[in-house]
Amino acid sequence: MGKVIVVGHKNPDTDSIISSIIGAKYCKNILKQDAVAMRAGNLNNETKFILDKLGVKSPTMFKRNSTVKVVLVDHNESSQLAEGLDFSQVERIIDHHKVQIITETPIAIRTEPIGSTSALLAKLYREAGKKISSLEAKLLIAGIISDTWNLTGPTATEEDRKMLRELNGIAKLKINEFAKEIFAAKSSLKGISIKTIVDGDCKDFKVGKNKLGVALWETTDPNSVSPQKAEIIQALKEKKAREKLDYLFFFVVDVIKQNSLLYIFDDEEKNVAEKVFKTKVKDKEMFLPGIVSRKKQIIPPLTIELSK
Ligand SMILES: [Mn+2]
Repeated sequence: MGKVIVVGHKNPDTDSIISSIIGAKYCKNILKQDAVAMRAGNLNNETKFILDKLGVKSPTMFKRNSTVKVVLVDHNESSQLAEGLDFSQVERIIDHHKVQIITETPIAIRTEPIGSTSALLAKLYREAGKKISSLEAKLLIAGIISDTWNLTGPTATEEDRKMLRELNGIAKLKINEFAKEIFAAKSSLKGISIKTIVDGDCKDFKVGKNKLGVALWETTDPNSVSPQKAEIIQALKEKKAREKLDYLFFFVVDVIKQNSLLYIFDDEEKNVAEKVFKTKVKDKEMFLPGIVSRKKQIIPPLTIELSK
């Protein structure tokens, strides 16, 4: 078997980057396949903080290469593939998102309804009976904390809980303190432009003929971005036009109180959002208590509505 590149989604989050790093180790140590981790975009402040703290180098940026084979981690939608990558190059997927793919050749797929790809990788190590090092355990713990908000988010499962506990038997971290540091880094606006707020955690989806962008800004302090609402809305309008999106939804997600504020700047989004969330728009925003998860609470009802 030749060398594979292990890569997560565009606009990578912590789970995506850590899954590429540990996924490459999994390929080498367990599948006995030469592998290297790469990234599909710039690191966010949270991921930078974690890699710095643990003294781990960032994967390098994926560059267009039409012959190399890849392992996708933390995504499986072609709209979220690294730039310059074609789905025909994919030979394995390790993920925890909905699956909607048709492949032309057989590929290996492991997906589970679990809170993080990091927890799924911990599980794969366990299934193979292979020990995880302390550093690897710390990385996976960071991935679980980030994707499940330290197990408090709606996507966290019993399995994430179990994996976090097992990993910390090796890593011996003070989990709640580590989580606090991670959340502070997530919410930091240091060096963050309006463009990064809008693009940093945006995922594209295809629903029928519609091209849909769903962007989140997760924070412990929603008031930190509200003074920039007018500029954010301007940037959203430009992004929607530039990327020829039919719909663009932007949510400021409060990871502590677990609610979100959906910014509404066009009639298309307003009409759909009012039907889906059954809430009225006020001052170009919609307050949504309990709605915080793109994959569990936002994409499914939007998909149903836009498929009508
Ligand atoms: Mn993930």
